[in-house]
Amino acid sequence: MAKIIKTQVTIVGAGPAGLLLGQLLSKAGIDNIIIERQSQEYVLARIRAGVLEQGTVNLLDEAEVSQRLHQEGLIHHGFDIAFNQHHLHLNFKKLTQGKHVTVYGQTEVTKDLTQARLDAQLPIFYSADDVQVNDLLSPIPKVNFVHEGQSYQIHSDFIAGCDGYHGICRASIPPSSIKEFERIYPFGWLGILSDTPPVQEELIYGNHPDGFYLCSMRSSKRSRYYLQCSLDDDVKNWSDERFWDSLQSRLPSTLANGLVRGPSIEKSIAPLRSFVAEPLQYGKLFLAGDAGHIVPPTGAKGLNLAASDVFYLSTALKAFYLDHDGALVDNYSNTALKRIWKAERFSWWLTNMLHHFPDKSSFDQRIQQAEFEYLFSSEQAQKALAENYVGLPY
Ligand code: RFL
Ligand code: PHB
Repeated sequence: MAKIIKTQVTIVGAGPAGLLLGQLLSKAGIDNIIIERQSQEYVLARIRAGVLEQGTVNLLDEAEVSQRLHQEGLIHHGFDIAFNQHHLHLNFKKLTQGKHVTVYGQTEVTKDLTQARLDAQLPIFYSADDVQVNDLLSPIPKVNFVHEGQSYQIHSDFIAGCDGYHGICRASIPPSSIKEFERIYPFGWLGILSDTPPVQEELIYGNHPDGFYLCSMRSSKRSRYYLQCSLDDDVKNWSDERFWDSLQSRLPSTLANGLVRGPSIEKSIAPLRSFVAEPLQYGKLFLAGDAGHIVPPTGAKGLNLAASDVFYLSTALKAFYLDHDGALVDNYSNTALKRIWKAERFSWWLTNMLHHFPDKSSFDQRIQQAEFEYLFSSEQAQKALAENYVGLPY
């Protein structure tokens, strides 16, 4: 027999979207339960994003989980963009009237949110098996799962599908009620983490004839680097030495000599994809974060979009429960999608500009070169890039 539990909002997924939503709802007195398929250790070990927009930081402030972020996060007022041997410094301060981004790992954001939930003793089921969402069109949708051998059924007013791209929430919407838009890129990113000082204080995004590279970091002592690789590549093909040699050969010569090598402490390959599902709601189920959309990581938008979805969804649920106004809930998908598509456009554009496309024609190559020449020579073009990178308004 399944144990029945009642709450107001059931959240599927304990990634940044689910945890942040849970925290903001709890702060507003709205009961919620989180169900996560993986163990807590697994969730906390994932290495992903690194760049936070100010809107994301503001939400983490509101959720009261930002103390460590303000102590340890690095404020960045710009980055470098390189094309072969040429590089341009984009100064956000000048181009966006004083805005900046914060470099603080998604792993740390997830740790801070998890700790806050555990400290407040709010309900969260890790290692949940056979998670299913049912009765989505009824007034009381259900979430079924098995935890430590016991079957559970949660009855709530709403289900928030925060279970990422491979989750079950989007997959539970009948195909006739959802439309999917997708672009798959013909390459991946090979990333390494190493306890070495970053090659410079700010990020470098570069396009080299051998492919894209990105120099990022987690602190003044820990670097995060990425190289474009082929989709069928394997981390086993990449010794640390091969990685450092390839990165060094792609960097402009003025920076290459400053690269500090060291053993990698993580190495992984991620495919690149653009994806949007419309609408982001079906009956009482609402999708937020990677469950509803994916961007290639080039624009650093994935986690930030998850945060803006959570902003719209938590605001709508607060209006529903606290002001008895359901209009924002009904409009959640339309509102969130407007910002999502702009971030999709930006991430797609930056990906096209910075990567080597294996099937690129000579015409495409000249267009890519013209993109750089325009960007390097036009302050208006630099302003557009910087405005999108620091984050469009909510
Ligand atoms: P997540 O983080 O995937 O979390 C979803 C959670 O749901 C769980 N789950 C389930 N739980 C219960 N039942 C089921 N059936 C379930 N199925 C799945 C999963 O175990 C997981 O815990 O999605 P969320 O919360 O929407 O967060 C999205 C972000 O993680 C993602 O967009 C970013 O990491 C993307 N991203 C970046 N975003 C940025 O904003 N800035 C960056 O600098 C940035 N860099 C990156 C990135 C993603 C990368 N990879 C690995 C694709 C760099 C890389 C390399
Ligand atoms: C990262 O530090 O992991 C990172 C930074 C910027 C991106 C993507 C990833 O665009």
